[in-house]
Amino acid sequence: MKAALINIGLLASPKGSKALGGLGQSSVTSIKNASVLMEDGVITQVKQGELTAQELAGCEVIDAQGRLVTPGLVDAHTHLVFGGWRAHELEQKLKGVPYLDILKAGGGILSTVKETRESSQEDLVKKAQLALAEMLSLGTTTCEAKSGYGLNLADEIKQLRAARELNAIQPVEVVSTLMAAHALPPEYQQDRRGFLDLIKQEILPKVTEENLAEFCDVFCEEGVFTVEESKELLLFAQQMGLKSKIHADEIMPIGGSELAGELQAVSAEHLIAIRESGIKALRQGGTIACLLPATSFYLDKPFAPARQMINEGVPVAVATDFNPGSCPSLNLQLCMNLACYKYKMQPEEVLCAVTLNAAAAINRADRIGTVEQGKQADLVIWDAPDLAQLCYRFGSNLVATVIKKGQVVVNR
Ligand code: IZC
Ligand code: ZN
Repeated sequence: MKAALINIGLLASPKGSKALGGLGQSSVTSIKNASVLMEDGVITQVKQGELTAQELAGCEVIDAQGRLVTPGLVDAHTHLVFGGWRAHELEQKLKGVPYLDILKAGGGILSTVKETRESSQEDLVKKAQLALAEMLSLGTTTCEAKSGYGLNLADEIKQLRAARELNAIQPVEVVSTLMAAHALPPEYQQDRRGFLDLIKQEILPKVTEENLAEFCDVFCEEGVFTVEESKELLLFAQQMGLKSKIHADEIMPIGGSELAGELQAVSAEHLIAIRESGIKALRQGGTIACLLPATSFYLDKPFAPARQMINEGVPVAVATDFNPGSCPSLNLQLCMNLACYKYKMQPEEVLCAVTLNAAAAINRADRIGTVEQGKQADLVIWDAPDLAQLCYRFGSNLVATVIKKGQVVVNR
């Protein structure tokens, strides 16, 4: 299967197979009047100018009509698979009840745990499939998906199996993370030790046996899991072959980002309340800062100090955090807008944050995240002439066409 993407007005992409920090984060390659050749789902040539008749022979031709083309977007942080929603908590939220207080009262994450436990794997697949179709139509071609709404062996496995099933039935690649340490389940409220042991002795072995996740994540937060508990679990998971991610400094800076650096976690998430010592640790640990601006927006919280992290050389990724509690949006374009307006990131930095750096945050930078020869042919044609327009218009879906593994999967 050969395809040619022609008449690209502007091709904008970061370069390489590693996360880019500091000044590197803004080093986007821009080619005017470009063409891209693809074969069997892989980019075989990126060229300035038109393709020759010989190069076009046997190709399905896709015409970009002079518009902007970028790599497919990568959403490196979602809680994709869940039962129900939490619209019933909106009223409380609007009255000012804090996120963690809703959780303490048995709502929040635990409300979604109840609905996820009550859902069959088939129900979960159907619901998440709708979300993935919407994500794809918004330009997301790969996403990460965390468990963490089962909180027992059977239901964590059910969530992860649902994520695996989704890979087989629709185009968006789903990369799984085990996040059993998302909250203490109702039946272990008085037995923290028991729950940690359940994760170590039963859930992790089953997950690795079935190869159901590549990462292990922990909600390291005041009133949820401590730094010591997070460290114990993540080190154990590392020994079982799972790379580390940490929800750190979302609400209180209790040392989560310092731990992420110490464990050389692949990424640390949220970082709204990160301290100087946390930023240093991330840089030293080679950890990517995965920032979630739509969560700050929805929770009406401050925005993470992205500029400071970039200035100090930490590679920044931007993701949605799609989940029913703190970010009921899966629109990564909106996150790009917010990254500009609220983090004060420039459009080139934002592009890198949702493509190459996001790919690196899910250990896929060797395969996706840039438009270069040898990379997977995941591309978006935008109804925009350049990155500035893409980052400046908000509230509209600017996707014109999405190409996944060399095939047109969305045409609007
Ligand atoms: O369901 O509330 N922050 N976990 C940590 C979440 C948000 C998801 C949720
Ligand atoms: Zn999250």
